Amino acid sequence: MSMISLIKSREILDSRGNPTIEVDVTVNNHKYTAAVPSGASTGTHEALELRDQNSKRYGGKGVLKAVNNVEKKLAPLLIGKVNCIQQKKIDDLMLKADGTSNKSKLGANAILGVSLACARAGAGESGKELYQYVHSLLPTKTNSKISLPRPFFNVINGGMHAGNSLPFQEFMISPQAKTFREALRIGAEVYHTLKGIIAKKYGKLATNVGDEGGFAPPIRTAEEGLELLIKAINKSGYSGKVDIAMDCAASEFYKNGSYYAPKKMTSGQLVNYYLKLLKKYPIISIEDPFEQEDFQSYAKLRKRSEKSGIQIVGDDLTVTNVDRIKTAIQEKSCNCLLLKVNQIGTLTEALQAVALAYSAGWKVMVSHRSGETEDTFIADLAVGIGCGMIKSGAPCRGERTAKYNRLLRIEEELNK
Ligand code: 2PG
Ligand code: MG
Repeated sequence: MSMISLIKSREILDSRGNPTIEVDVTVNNHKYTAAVPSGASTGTHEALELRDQNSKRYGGKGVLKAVNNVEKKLAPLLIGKVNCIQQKKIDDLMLKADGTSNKSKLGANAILGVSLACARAGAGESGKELYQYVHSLLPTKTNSKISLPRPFFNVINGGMHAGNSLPFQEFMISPQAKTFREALRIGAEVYHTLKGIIAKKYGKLATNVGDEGGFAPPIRTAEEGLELLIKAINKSGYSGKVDIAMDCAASEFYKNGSYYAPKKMTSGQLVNYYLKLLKKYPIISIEDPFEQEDFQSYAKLRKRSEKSGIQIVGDDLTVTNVDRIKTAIQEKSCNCLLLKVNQIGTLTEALQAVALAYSAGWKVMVSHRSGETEDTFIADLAVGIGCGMIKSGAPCRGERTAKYNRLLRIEEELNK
């Protein structure tokens, strides 16, 4: 039997130097650990990240209440009562104990830490790699296969992730390559070429990196960012072999009915602006092009860009939440789900979101958060659900490369 015998939790630091929660689950004297990430441009409808609000510690951002909830409220539900391979039962018990729609009683961070550590325990105790175990938890009708994802490297940072005045949050490059290893090499080469181009044009100071490891040059428009990418791709010798993706995170530059991108625009004008960008640049994917309640504008862009086969990705719009995804399916707002486990708070619910997206013919892209840890869970998640896409920031900064390096190891293993 693989009964959970101990659950412990602690406050650790994330990549921005803010506290976050880590959980250890012990089964048969083996300890399995998971850590929880944290966003900056968080969607209003995300599950609640419980913070202490005690201004005397970490400026109110401490997570000792969440730690306490893990050890005093969640641990007693599970210790000696469930087998670690019963992921759904574990998550259901925690959901029931919380009893709220957004996990505001116990905290989505507390619940997710336990959920992910239990999944690691389930994998370890059943002698499986984590990606194999995640795959076994997916409903069989999803028909997906274990596979390496294509990486999307965020190499220019703006919005809430950088100190520049660029309203758009992420400019990503995605190499077309036969293997993950090759995609990573191409991504890193273009990244370094881009660094040289930025240093020459804006000075060395402009090569300091933002929260996700991308550069944050003093630019203000999407065109300036896209031109820099094109130059870097061409100069590295990969013209036509590297695609571009954007995460606009448009809720962050939306105010009182208008978008500031940086020019003031209506949603209709913004649709036309995106269509213009799509014509001019090799963009294959646009995430959160409008604010998080505007399902209709997403649908307009999706329809008008249909022929180009472009991917419209819901993040703040859908928040890995089955109800929000159902609305987006009905409204035809997107054709791809951004999957972030901490937006919803349990692995089981995240996998339900994947199954729903797949059943609607959507694609899925697994995503990190801007505040990350060394935990590489999402690398295995992307392989296990076989979604084919991951974004984990630039090929730079340990908390980002940890995921990419884990994918290298998985690729090696799968090719044995
Ligand atoms: C996003 C994410 C990750 P954050 O918007 O997609 O890149 O940012 O974690 O700040 O929400
Ligand atoms: Mg996003």
